[in-house]
Amino acid sequence: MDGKRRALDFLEELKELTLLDEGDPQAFRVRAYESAIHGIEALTADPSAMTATELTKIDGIGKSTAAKLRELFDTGKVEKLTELRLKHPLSVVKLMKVPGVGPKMVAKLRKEAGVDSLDSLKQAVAEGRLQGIKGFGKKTEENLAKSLERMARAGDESRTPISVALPLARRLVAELSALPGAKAAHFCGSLRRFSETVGDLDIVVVSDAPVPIMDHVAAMPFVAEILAKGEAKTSVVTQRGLQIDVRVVKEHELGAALLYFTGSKSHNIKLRERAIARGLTLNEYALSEIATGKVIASHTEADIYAALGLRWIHPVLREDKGEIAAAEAGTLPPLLPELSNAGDFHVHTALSGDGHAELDDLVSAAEARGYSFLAITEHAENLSMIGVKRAALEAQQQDLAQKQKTTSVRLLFGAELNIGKDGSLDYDDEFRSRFDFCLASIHDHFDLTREQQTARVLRAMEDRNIHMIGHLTARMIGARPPIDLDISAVLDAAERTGTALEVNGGLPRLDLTIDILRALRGRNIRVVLTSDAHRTNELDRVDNAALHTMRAWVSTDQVVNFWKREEIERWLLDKRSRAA
Ligand code: DGT
Ligand code: CA
Ligand code: CA
Ligand code: ZN
Repeated sequence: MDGKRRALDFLEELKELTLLDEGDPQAFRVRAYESAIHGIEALTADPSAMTATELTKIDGIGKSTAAKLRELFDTGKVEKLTELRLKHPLSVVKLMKVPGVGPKMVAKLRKEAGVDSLDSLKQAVAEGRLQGIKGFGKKTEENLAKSLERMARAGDESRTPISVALPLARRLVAELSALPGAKAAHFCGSLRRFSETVGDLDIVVVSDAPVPIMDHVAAMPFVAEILAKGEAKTSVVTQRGLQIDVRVVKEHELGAALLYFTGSKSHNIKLRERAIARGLTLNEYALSEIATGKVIASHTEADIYAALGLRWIHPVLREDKGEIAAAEAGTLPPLLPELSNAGDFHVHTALSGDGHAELDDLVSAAEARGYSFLAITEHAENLSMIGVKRAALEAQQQDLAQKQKTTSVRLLFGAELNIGKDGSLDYDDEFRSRFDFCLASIHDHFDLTREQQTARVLRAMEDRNIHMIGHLTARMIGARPPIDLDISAVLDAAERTGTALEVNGGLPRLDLTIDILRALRGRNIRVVLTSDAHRTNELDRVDNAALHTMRAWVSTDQVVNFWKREEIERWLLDKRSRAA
């Protein structure tokens, strides 16, 4: 298990630094490390126990990556990575967190303006020094100034996107809970509340013997710095600059510890006030009587909430946005991640240039998840390099018809169309009408004005074949800001045209944003949770979409995934009949 985590940490850092080095996400080496990461993720055996030859048999791992992994396991470091770390120090890596700054721009900023940190970037922008650089207009500099200002305001500079934090936390929790003497491990904090970015990781381990656990934490290979090391709490910083706080608690304290360290701080404060009003005191160990010190509840979160006269509140709701009053009144929103889900409406097979899933595997996985519907939605032809031509789609339609005979999951022949700069779509109306299901998404021209962006989205929504708009804002958390849109015009159009809006469960996206989800609540607008899976094991990303949607208190009536089969059938036909 440890070998797997070490391999993944190593490969992820190597991929990030190689991206900086090559300046191109599509570079061969960047994609090779990406494939290697997926290969290791799917592995059940411990890679550190494998020979180089065995490692090359893993899907996605070539000779050179296998050699590097052996070097890592044998010597504890890899020369190539050391070299890259020297060439691209952390201060440079952090430049990539600025929305609008990619690896190419970092290279240019370093070369042409000597910018090698956020501070020197701020200075260069303030002094107007970037405008002279080739390819840098006044507009680019203004956008950078805006991004920097927004980051400073949101305190986002040192925050880590959920797409990085969640996989790391899951691996850590698996590793720590498997240690001798550990009974369980959980991540808490903002990550458990499913925040889009986290300041640090908070991990609670249950054990009666904290010392060996804390020793293990401090000795983890990716630890760059130990901030504090004690029996109750140890804090370390990783090579990539992420702080991890680990606490060891006793089993009977677990509920109180989870509650306390999950937060949010303002949720905790409200709970504590409620306790005090009842003559009780709440801390990270227990809920107790003030007068006698007698412990009232501590084992589970539900015990503590119950003792305070409340139903258990899902972590994603603990933001002090009315959840305590709702828990008292019994009006909390539905637990979306725990409800059954009728299907997935955005999935790619290997036919899409960036897809890796086989249809048979996807259908088996959909059956296992109890789906009624599975929409296969390949990239359409206008997406350069990876879009699919008509003839290949016609063949897929036949394949789906064949496959349909062997499964009770209703297979929808679909497509993910591209919204062009002017709102035009792929293929033609006749060809588009052959699909059972179409979504349309923005994949380029992220810098248009609000008027232009809104107009192109609205035009796509007016098309009779478009059931849903995919990842509406096109943001990438921590990497690309949302496009500029007139949200109220988009929501009006969604209502008027009956076009649903996707909630994309890919962690870098989580798009719609929370603000948009809040704004559409209670209106006659449907949202659809999707995985946007490009691999079979990514179907579970629909659960991310559910957690994210629940954070915005959206009710099931508006979420197509929780509708009955007949209602979904009717919805699929509705758009075309409206327009006809
Ligand atoms: P982050 O790390 O900035 O993304 O946000 P959190 O919520 O994970 O904050 P963090 O790591 O500082 O603390 C974890 C939890 O511990 C926090 O959500 C609530 C609890 N906590 C921390 N400090 C305080 C405090 O001063 N009072 C109370 N009531 N709770 C606290
Ligand atoms: Ca935290
Ligand atoms: Ca913390
Ligand atoms: Zn897609």
